[in-house]
Amino acid sequence: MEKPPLSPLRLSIFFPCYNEEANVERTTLSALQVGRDVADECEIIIVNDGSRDRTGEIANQLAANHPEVRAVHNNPNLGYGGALQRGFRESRLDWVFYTDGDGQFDFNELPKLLPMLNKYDIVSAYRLNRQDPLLRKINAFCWSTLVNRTFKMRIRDIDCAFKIFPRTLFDRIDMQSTGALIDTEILAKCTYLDYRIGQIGVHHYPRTAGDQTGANLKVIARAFVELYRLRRSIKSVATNPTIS
Ligand SMILES: Nc1nc2c(ncn2[C@@H]2O[C@H](COP(=O)(O)OP(=O)(O)OP(=O)(O)O)[C@@H](O)[C@H]2O)c(=O)[nH]1
Ligand SMILES: [Mg+2]
Repeated sequence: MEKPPLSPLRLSIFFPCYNEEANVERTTLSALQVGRDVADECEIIIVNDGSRDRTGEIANQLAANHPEVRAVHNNPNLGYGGALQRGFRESRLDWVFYTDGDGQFDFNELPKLLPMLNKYDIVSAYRLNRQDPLLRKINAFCWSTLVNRTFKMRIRDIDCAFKIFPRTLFDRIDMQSTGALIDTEILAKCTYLDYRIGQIGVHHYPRTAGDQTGANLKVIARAFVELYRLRRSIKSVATNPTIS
């Protein structure tokens, strides 16, 4: 795989926001600061996923105030996977970094992923101190074991929203998941295509504003349905030259 240059660094940063009116400004400003510090050229994309609060309005205002910032809007809400798909498709620069829009990760840890790109094609972080209730951690452990076995991967924290990819990857893979399986789908397809995936620990902080939605039953049920479909589609790749 031909890797884009790390110097000069051209970096797209995006984050999905669903009803994050209390977080979107803070997240955007910290993305902007880190983007300006580490990259020679950067763009910040706020993916407003059909929010019903003032997230979209605030995002448009931030875009009007800062030339590097762009706001894109899914209308209606397309779900977490739909929001990530939009972010990857909208990214125009060589490397694409994404994290959550709710402030649970610290953009200041982005620079430590960059040197790893000399050795790896992708970096997928894991949470050092996951700020979730015990039951959710147990569920996550079981899910991760299942998914790693299914796709013959060894990813410590598949759903950790702190990853960087070469943009060209998204010309090579087709994304189907609109729910929580999106991270698994992308990493399983990367593994199939022999991308080298580096892993490093980052900190995770409790949500300080906005509603917790990531663990409801609907989200979990949808992830199982998508897992079943993804396994079938990756199995059929052996006889199909394009990965979809
Ligand atoms: N839940 C949810 N989040 C979305 C959606 N679209 C975009 N997002 C954003 O995706 C990010 C992750 O969602 P979260 O609800 O924070 O998921 P989580 O961090 O696993 O769980 P909690 O923060 O504990 O609820 C946030 O920035 C959301 O604003 C959607 O349709 N549903
Ligand atoms: Mg969150």
